[in-house]
Amino acid sequence: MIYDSFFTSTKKLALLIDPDKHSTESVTLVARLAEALKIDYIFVGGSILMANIEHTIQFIKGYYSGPVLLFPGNSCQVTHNADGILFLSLISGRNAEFLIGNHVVAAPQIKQIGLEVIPTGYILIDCGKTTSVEYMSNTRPIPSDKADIAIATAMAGEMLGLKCLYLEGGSGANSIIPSSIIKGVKTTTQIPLIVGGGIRTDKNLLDVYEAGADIAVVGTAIEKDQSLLQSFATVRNSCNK
Ligand code: 1GP
Repeated sequence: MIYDSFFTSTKKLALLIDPDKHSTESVTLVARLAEALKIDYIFVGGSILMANIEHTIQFIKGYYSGPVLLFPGNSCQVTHNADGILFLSLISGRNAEFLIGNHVVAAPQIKQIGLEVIPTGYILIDCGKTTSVEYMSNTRPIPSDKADIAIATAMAGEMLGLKCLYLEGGSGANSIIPSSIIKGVKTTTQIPLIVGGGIRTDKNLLDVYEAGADIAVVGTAIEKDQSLLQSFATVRNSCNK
């Protein structure tokens, strides 16, 4: 079970691949790099997709032997060749479609395929700009200075039985999730904590890990400069010594 690996005490790194943001060549390159650097997970998805997600995963799996998890923007992004799915419920929002609606549509197909399902409380935090997830989900992010609301939302997600939490600043966010929010959520909940959005530098990554993230997600930075994956892996490794 991939979910069991979320509980190891080591810091883990996930590479987000949005199929629309990579050419076949760059998917090949980052998948090879991810394999060489032992990147813990590759997440695949996007708020809206023109490219074929199944083909992208096929390419990734040609070079990367770790777990490939769907990170779906909507119920259309379910495919059989992934290893599992972050079954995201957008608990910071009040849009029923992203809390339960898309899930109802996707559930029969997910069951038929037999994907490992990881029920995930997805919490969107305002990190300085309107992101695709905010616009597409038609929900308001939690203001970055309202740690109490983010913490209460995370606590409610855990009480509802969700198996992990994802603090999301949104792809290409101007800043990372504030440490106060990451720390507050980590110390008040027991389930694994994923943090992503706006991680561009080694320091950003270190700050996210030191605040309490179990899994950090990087996407946009690697689309712009694939060599950053090496230094991000080094930061992860140094945290695990
Ligand atoms: C977005 O958290 C991920 O869903 C990654 O964000 O693209 O800003 O790294 P970035």
